[in-house]
Parts: sequence; C-alpha cells; structure tokens
Amino acid sequence: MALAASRGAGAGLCPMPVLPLFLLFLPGLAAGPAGMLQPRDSPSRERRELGGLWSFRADLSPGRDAGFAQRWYRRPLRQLFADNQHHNPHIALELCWRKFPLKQQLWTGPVIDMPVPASFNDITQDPSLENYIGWVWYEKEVLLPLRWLQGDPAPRVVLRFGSAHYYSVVWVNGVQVVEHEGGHLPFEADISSVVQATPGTLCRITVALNNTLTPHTLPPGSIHYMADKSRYPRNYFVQDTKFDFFNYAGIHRPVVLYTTPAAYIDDITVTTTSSDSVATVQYQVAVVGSTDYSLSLSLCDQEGKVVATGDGPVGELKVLNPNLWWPYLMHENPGYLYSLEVKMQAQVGEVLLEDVYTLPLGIRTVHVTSTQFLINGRPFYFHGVNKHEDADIRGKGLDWPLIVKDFNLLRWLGANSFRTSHYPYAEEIMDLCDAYGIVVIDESPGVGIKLPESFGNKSLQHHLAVMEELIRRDKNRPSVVMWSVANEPASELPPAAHYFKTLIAHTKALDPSRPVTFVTDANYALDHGAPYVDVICVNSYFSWYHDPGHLEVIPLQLTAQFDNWYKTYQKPIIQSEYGADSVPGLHSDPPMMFTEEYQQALLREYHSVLDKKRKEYVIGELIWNFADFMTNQGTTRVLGNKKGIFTRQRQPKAAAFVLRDRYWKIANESSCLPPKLDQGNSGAVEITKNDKESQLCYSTLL
Ligand code: GCB
Repeated sequence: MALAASRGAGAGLCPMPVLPLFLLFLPGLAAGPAGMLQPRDSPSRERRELGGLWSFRADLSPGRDAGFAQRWYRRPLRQLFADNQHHNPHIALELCWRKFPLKQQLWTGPVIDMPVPASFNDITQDPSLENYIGWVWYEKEVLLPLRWLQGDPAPRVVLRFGSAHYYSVVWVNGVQVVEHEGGHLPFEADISSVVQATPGTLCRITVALNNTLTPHTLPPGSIHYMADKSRYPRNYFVQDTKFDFFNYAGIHRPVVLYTTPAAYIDDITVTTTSSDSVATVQYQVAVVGSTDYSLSLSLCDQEGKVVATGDGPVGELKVLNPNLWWPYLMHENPGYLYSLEVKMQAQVGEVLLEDVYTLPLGIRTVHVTSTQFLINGRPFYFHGVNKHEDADIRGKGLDWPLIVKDFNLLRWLGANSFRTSHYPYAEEIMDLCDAYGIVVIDESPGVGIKLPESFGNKSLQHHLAVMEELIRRDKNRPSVVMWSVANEPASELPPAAHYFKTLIAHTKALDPSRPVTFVTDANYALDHGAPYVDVICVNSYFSWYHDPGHLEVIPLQLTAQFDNWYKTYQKPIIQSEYGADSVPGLHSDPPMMFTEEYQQALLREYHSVLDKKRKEYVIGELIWNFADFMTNQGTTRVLGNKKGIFTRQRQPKAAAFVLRDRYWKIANESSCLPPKLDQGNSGAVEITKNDKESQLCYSTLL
C-alpha cells in the first residue's frame, strides 16, 4: 500500500478506514550510499543529543492511518490533539468522525511523554501500547544555535538516528527529510536547508514509526487477521514472528544533531596488516562538497605521539613496532587503539574550509584455517556469550548503566567475545568492545527467515542492502572479526542455496578482510548455505528441546554433531548456542528441567565434549544466553526466555559460576595474559609467571 494512496484516501475515509492500511512502506528517499561516520566532536564539528522526553502519539485509528490522513507532521502533535478535542473543522477526517466523536477520537490516541531512547512498549500501564502494531508518532522541538544556521557557506546540519524500529519517516518543520527501512542501524538526513530557512525559531522534528514486519523485512514477520467473528472481535489481527525475542519498538538509540563544514569528510575506510615489526594501515577517505581539496592524516599512539603520517584520499601508513589490538585475556594491554586524525582543507568559492575527524583505530589481523581462528597470527578461542539488547522498562532502548554493567559482568565472567544475536547492537556498545578488546561476531537482523517467500528476490535485495548498511557502520572496528548474515534460517530449503551464495559473496565483496558466517540449526547433510561460510556456527539444544530431561544423551549427540559437520566441510566450528532455561531460586537434586542445577549440569555435559573438540577444530563456545530476556508470551516462556546465566536484572544464577570458572581456566591456558586482577567472589585469583613468554598469567584458584 503506497503512502500516496493512503494520503489520497484519507479525506474519503469515513467513518472506518479499511484494514490493512497500517503498513505504508514508501518508495524512494532511503538513506543513501554515503558514509555513516559516527558523529564526533572535533574542532570543525559539533554534536547535540536530543535525548529526554519527546511527545508521543500512537495512531489508534482502525487503519492506523489517521496520522497520515490528518498530516500530524504539519503542526505540533499536542496542538493537533487539542484541535481534535474541539472538532477542528479543518481536519477532514475529524469531520467524518464527528458522528462518533468520543470513540473515534480515542482511536487517534492521546499525546503523552515518551523517553528517548527507549522502547515505547513497557513505558505505560496500557496493554494495548505494549502489544501495539502500526504507526506511532514522536516529536521533539529544539532551538538551534545561530552559528549553526548562518555563514557563507553555512555549516551543514545533520539529523541522525542511531536506530528506530522498524520503518521511519522523518519530517523537520513539516518537510519530509528522510525515510528508512529497518531497525538496529543508523540513518541520517542533511536538514541544513530546512532549518536555515527560519533561523531563531523552534525546529520541530516529527517521526512516524511503524513496527509492522512482513515476510520481506529483516527480521521477517506476518500479520494474521482473525476473521472468525465468533472467536475474535472485529478487525482482530496478530503479528506472527519466527524469532524468540519481544519485538520491541521505538526510537531505540540516540538522536543526534551534528554539524560539519559545507565540504566535509564523508567516509573513512581502514584495513590493517602486520608482520613482526611493521604494520600497514591502508586508508581511503571520501570527501563531499568540493573537488578542490587536500587531505592530511596522522596516526597517534596513546601517548599522543605521531607514529605515521600520510596525505591524499588513498594511501598507506607504516607503523614501526606497532601496539597490536589484542582481545581481552590474550594480552596485558587489550584493545589498544590508535587515533587516526584526518584533516581536510577544501576551497569552496572564496573560502577555505577545514574539517577534522578522528577515528579510533586498532591494528590487528584475522585469518581462518581449516581448524583455527587466528587473531594476529595466534589461535583465538571464542569463550563468550550471546546477548540481547533487552532490559526492564526501557526494552531495547540504549541505557548507559546497563551497558557498563554488562561489560563489567563480561569481564568478571572471563568472556572474551560475544555475538550480536540477533541484530546489530548500538554503536556505543561496539565502541566499548573496541576499547576493552571484546571480540564480536557482528550479526545482521536476519533472524527468523523461515517462510519460502522470505528467500525470494525482494527479501534478498533488502538483506543485501542491510549488509551494506552494517558494514558501512562497523567496517573500521577492530573488535568485529566476523560477519554473521543470519541466525537459524530455514537453510534446508532449496532456495537457501542461491540466497546464501549471493548474500555471502556480496558481504565478502564489501569487506574482503573478514570471514563470513551464518548461524545454523539445520541438519549438516541438508544445509544449503553452509558451503559458502568460512566458519560453521551451529546451535543445538540437546536434552532441552530434543530429549528433554535426558542429560545423558549429550556426549553422544554433541560429538556426532561436531564430527558430522567437520567431516562434511573441514571448516572450524563454533558452538554458537547451547543452554537451558532456569528459573532463579528453583532447585532440585537430581537436577530437573528449569532448575538452577539442571542448567549447571547441562552446561557441564556440553563442556566435557567441547574440551575434547577444542583440541581439534572447535574454535569457540557461546552460551545462550548472557541474561534472561523478554519474548512473546507462550506456553514455554515464563515471563520471557530464562536461559540467561544472569537474570534480566543482571544477578548471577548458579550457572554463571560454572561458566566463570571455565572461562578463566581456558584463558589461563593461552600463552598471553589477562590485564588485571579479577576480583570476583568465586575464588581468589593470583598472578603467576609464564616463563616461556615472559609474560604474566592469571590462574583462578578453585
Ligand atoms: C535458538 C535461537 C534463539 C532462541 C533460543 C531458545 O535457537 O537462536 O533466538 O532464543 O534458541 O532459547 O529457544
């Protein structure tokens, strides 16, 4: 359904628009292929976050289209709502609805305060908002400094969303500036001409956001209408998804206004290689707004010393005796970041403009052999977790205390890695992975691709575009060592062969420097996507979903799983998910399902096999899940998925201690050293000397 049709239809809808008009995906104007540098302050750039309270209105009209029909972007939301209350005759739809004033006006929803960033679902006591599907509207008014609005040439003013779920249309002062399909990834618009037209006045940002998923979105979903009037109310529908997390929606990540000069550094791409004593940083810089420019680059170490310089848009920097970027627990100084300062000078008319952008840069290499994953030439074993962006009240909204707590827990646990199951995480989280040396398998939102129609060309084209957006955002991050294009697709279906061949080839063409995978739960003999991956990532839930309660089957079944995959493909394998639900405080001995003891016992059974296989070709294990998280309601979910080793409030369950002991032991087997004393409460930790490498190592005393 095109927006034009719904706009046209708006005036004619009386009194009850026909379903389904709530999914209004619009053609064109998608955020373009330009760069997506993370906004940073610099001598030439300013940024301002627009977090806090926004006005919010859910479009409760039956077709979810009152907002477009009444053009809610034309005036402040609160003003519109007040007008509606008084039957403003200028609003066509309202005229129609006069016949049913009270009921119909309630349908269009009140205007309430809504925090940004946050999911809107759990903020109120209203169950209809919790499970709402369709368009919601956000609005913020801001006053911009005059220095942003004037000058010759005036600076460029950009409005950027870290992410909004799922489909966004954005207006500034009633002028549409951008629309974007997909949650989890940033998009932005140059709003200079709009805001510079009326300096000194409030600038109104309006966002219409739709969380409806279709078989062609990522993740996919579908709407089911319940036509049986004897069982369901009129116009009743539900959204069906094939993934196991709550479809939280809202403006989930920071909204930022930032400036650049009129000619500016639009994008930077770096890749690094290193031999014993020399590293090479290959760079490429894109400039927009002038063809008459010069570029100079300097690479500074953490003491601020310039270690290499370069110029021009493409080139190489040589770094002698580089400090390599090492994962956490693999070196005494993990996550070493240089600063790459890029300076541009451009002639625009009579004026010489200068732009400066500083990119954190880690020097490291990644290679995959048939049995190993090498970082800087050394075998790396992923002992980590799968996570979710998920918490009480804020849902998937970015939350600094939670982010920092999670990194503290990861380090307490001795985890060196995580997978961004099942969608790209916030840039703020990725920044800390770079800085702390937490290794990331960066996953696209390709989760729940189960329907045959989701393997068609329309879906594939969107998936390719999402990979472009993801790589554009994260390509320079040393923490990202592998792309995961999907989780548990129906890869046994024949169309999956073409789908994954194309998708993985495209991903490799965009970034030849990193391996690519997708995470499978298909049978090794039937999987049509596995031939194209570099690393086999396999999920299994033996003695949970299969043979529930029978822990004794794990050794046999897990060993067969690994042997079958390895014999077929001779590629290294990561156990990318395994685990069991446990309700904290529930106990039984002998262990029974859902108790803390059963979760511990299941983990231990897996570990005994992993310990054998990691000497051969298994290169990692990622527990499902770091913390309990919210899901749709269902008979197998008790207030969400309880496979966390931490509760949703980040308290450890018994399984967390099992994993902690294991991860620190594995870390101590490596020839490198953890960065500092671990001060957890499950055993003292001491520093010992590793003579061979003349490096410190830690060993956990159990
Ligand atoms: C899986 C999925 C994950 C689920 C998990 C479970 O295989 O990849 O999204 O949450 O199983 O607990 O069922």
